[in-house]
Amino acid sequence: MANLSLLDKIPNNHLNKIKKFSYSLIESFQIEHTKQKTMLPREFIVAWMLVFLVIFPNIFNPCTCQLEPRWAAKKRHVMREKVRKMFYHAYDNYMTHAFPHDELKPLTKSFTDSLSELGNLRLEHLPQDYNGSALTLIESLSSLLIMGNSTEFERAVLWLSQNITFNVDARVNLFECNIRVLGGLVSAHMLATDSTNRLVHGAYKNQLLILAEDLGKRFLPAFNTPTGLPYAWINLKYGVMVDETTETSTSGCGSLILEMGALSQLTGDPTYEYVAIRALRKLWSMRSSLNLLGTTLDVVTGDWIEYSAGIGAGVDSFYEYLFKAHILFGKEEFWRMFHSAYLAVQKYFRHGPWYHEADMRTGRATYWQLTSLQAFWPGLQVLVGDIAAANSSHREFFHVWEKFGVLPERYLLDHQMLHPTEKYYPLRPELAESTFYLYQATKDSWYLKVGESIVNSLNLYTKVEGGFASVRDVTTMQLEDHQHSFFLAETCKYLYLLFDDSFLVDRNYIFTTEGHPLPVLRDWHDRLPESYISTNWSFAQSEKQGRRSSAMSLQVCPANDNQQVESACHITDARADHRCFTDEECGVDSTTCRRRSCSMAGYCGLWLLV
Ligand code: DMJ
Repeated sequence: MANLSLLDKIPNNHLNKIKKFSYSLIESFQIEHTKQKTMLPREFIVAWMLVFLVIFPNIFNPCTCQLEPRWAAKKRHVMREKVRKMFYHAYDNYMTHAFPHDELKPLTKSFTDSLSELGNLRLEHLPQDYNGSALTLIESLSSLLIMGNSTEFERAVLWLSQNITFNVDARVNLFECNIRVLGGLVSAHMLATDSTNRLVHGAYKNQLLILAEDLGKRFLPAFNTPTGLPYAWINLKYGVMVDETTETSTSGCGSLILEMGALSQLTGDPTYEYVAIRALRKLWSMRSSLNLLGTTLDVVTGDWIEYSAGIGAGVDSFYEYLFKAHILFGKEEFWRMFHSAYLAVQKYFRHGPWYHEADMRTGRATYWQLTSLQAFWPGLQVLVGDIAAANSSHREFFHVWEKFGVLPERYLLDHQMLHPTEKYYPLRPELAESTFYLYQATKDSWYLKVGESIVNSLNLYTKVEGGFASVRDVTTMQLEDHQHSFFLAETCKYLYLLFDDSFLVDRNYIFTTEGHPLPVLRDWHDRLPESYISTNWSFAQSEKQGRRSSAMSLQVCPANDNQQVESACHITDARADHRCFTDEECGVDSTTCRRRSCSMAGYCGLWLLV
């Protein structure tokens, strides 16, 4: 753990108040004494200074909050421009050397039609006649708008609508195609048609939605299984292939609801949402008595294949989508699932700031590993409101980043060493993503420094003439000839938003697991969940204090003096005065997540130390 200074521990808004108070005190002394035309005794001033120094040891440190806003504003501006340059270096190279193929090979300045390769580790059934779907362009759409380039956005939209077809003989991974292509199209459609009308020429006629619906229809045969759990693979032209594997992952069949649900809302056809929810419900019904799930399963039998799971690969976005679906669609059902699942994660996987894996049947730890995908978790915790837990994990994950220069795919926590083979870093976004969320929640400039360090590492180790290349081995920084589309959809986007969140001001977006923003719309809600009751709204701590702004207004974290941090397990006592007759009237303690009980004297509390 890095040392936290006293200032690090005090929320900025509180600190500013403390400091305003101190300065007004000093000022009033000076005014008072000028009026009296007397000099303050030297000893008196020194004594006061000492008192201040003892109470606020960092008050004269150049990094104090008084100086911070100006410093931070300048820093954010410079860093934003650096990130913009990074994005365009990646984008322009893609457009020059790879477009309209799927992804750029930055070392050889060539391309790969990788949509059919994603998740296909053994590269089986690769199509002969597939020439790409401009995957990186689709993934870049929302980033272009976030960076203010509506001209290029519009150009891309028109090109896609005139040139892309999904009627191709290509076997693709349903999850990957959903989060990258369907999510990219649906999000871009919503951005293109939102009330601020971000387009320049007005030539948008729902073309992206038409493409998205066509793709969504091609997904449907995958759900035609005895369990309703979808196959992991689908041929876009011919449907499920003969003898297709029946094995899939928890995230593979449990993270479809945002994109499919949005497609239903936009088209008025409930089928997409229905199949995604049915799969999610089935998956949830397969949880163990500990509310844990495994990593892989069979879609025909509904049996688990791999019982060990954590919050990383194969499971990650399942948790993310339960919570985000609750925000986007306002269904209590999603919240209930997420709440139980989240508590189980904290109980069985968490070890201090780290998360190991555990057997879903026994809750016993299996693998003690940090995987780079886990780094999204603190970002999710920010949305939940568990800021302290998010901060502690984020700091540890960042230390691993600092140790290697980037985040290795797998790091063995029990041996404090790299995994022997998974030493790569494919330009993943997760640490930047969590950094962005934590900065939004806290406005603590520490996160800007983390972002700066990430940007510097990316430029130092992964930037090549032809784009940004993945790292094959973090010990040698040997590169690999691949620029993943999520580098443009997520890594650059979250870094940009860390330094410039103006796109989010006065807006409520939820980001899909691929970083595509979906507006949170009242019309899409079954009914407004409690978090939408106006007194419970929290405010993004934007520079212009007091404005309800950005996606972060969905977070349950404290934003003003009256609000307290509440963790996801927090349940209030039935009565505000904490009086009770039975245990049932007592809630759950937010710090320990333990249920309070009713004492003999009739008060709820943590009376039993178990
Ligand atoms: C992205 O494609 C998505 O974030 C997905 O959920 C898992 N991670 C990759 C990038 O690392």
